[in-house]
Amino acid sequence: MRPTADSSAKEAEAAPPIRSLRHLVAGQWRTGDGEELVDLNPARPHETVAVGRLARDRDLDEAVTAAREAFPRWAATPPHARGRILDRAAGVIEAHADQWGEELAREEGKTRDEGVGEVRRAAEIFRYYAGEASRPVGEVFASPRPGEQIHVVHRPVGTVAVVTPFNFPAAIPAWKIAPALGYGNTVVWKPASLVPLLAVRLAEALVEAGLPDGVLSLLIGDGSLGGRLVEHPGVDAVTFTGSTGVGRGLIAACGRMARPVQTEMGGKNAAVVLADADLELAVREVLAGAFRATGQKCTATSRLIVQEPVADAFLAQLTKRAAALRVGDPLDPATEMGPVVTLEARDRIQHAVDAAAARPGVDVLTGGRRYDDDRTAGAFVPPTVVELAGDDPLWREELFGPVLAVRRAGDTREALALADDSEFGLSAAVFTDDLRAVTAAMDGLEVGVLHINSETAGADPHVPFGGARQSAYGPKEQGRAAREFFTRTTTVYLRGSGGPLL
Ligand code: UN1
Repeated sequence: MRPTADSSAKEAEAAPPIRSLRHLVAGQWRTGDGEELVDLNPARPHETVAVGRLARDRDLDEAVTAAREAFPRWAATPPHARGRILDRAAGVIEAHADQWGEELAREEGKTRDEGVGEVRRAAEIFRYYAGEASRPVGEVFASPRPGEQIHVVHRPVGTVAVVTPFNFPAAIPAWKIAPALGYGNTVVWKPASLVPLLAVRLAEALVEAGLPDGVLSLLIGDGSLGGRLVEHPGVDAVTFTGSTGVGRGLIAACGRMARPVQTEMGGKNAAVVLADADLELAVREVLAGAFRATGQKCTATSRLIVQEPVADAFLAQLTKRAAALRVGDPLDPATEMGPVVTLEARDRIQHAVDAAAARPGVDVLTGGRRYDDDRTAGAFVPPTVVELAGDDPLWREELFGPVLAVRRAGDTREALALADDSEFGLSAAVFTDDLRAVTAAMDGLEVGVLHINSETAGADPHVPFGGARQSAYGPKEQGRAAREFFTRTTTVYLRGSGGPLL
């Protein structure tokens, strides 16, 4: 619903109470005494969702100390017992999916359905890692020496710093924290300060599930606190999802300390629509990839390559459907796309589109203009499709918003070359049933995730997720792949003292 003066007044009356933010340190909730933090609703930036105070260095030190102290006992807890706690946490998260999903929509801006879906997804991720105790725990190799076996055992790495972004306030923390804890590590977590309420909710779920004191601490703070957490002498490993700029800084800092680091960073993901594609399917999937979550996903479709023979027809359909998307308040069930996360993000994205529109060879097919109706007060950016005649900053720079840059290609080879023309390499999508094109994409596109006939976004909990090139650094996330980062191995040469018995 686009708020009219009347409906805004009603909504204000019905607005849920302002929540209080808190930190979790050594098993205790505390209010913190740093600067004030006001968590605003990007659809109605005058509406406060939650308030609190930032954590300070003293909280950070205490959280890291508590995590180190809790580590030996947690690491020695049988994985089945750890798994039972993760499973109970999954149950708590699921039971609150409607309420927390709505809170997520209010603080982040994605639609209510997307928010509820994301909270359910977080529960699913906790449940996956709860089951890890029933899966193999290591490898056994044959030995060249009689009477000996060689075992590779996995051990937790210690205290892990978890730093998470605003765009998936539930799912990304879940896919870092669940494996970290499941494999026996303790965690100090610093979420993006734009989405603190969902962080409190996830921590509450783990406390309610019976997580021992100190095993997880939550510190709400700004980027500088995140930097100090990453460099804290008591931290053994760092996992981060966020911007490429911040990620590279963390990688450098961790490199100086020889500290294991895993980062998930930017993307400029291409969808390729070849001439034989099912155009109706491709339109639907490209729309979803580009505009779900308001394009604020590192896996979002932000580049589109269309093969010439179908380009006019495809772009006509796509722009018509993009222009018809209902953009508005995330809590209105009719809304298909919410705002971006802040007014600053809106202005930055809008500015980049304005600058592009002024360059020759750039044609804004739909969107591109600020709303001049009752959405002006919110952080709304229209679904925008821009055709480029050639290279352009819009082709290269990640905007993290609902903006799709389009180019045309003559043949399959050119289309795939354009898809691969990026410093990033997170995901790509190819729409075709042509086997040669599919195998060429599998062999030739340097991406961590490839979709054939589906949108570029999405990540199932049980399979590896992560990018190539500048999109990622370190081992992949999710599924069994997460074990590589969250454990270290010991190779054990095992034999009795008296030589072989048989
Ligand atoms: C998805 O595509 O559903 O930050 C998940 C991001 C990614 C997660 C994408 N790490 O957008």
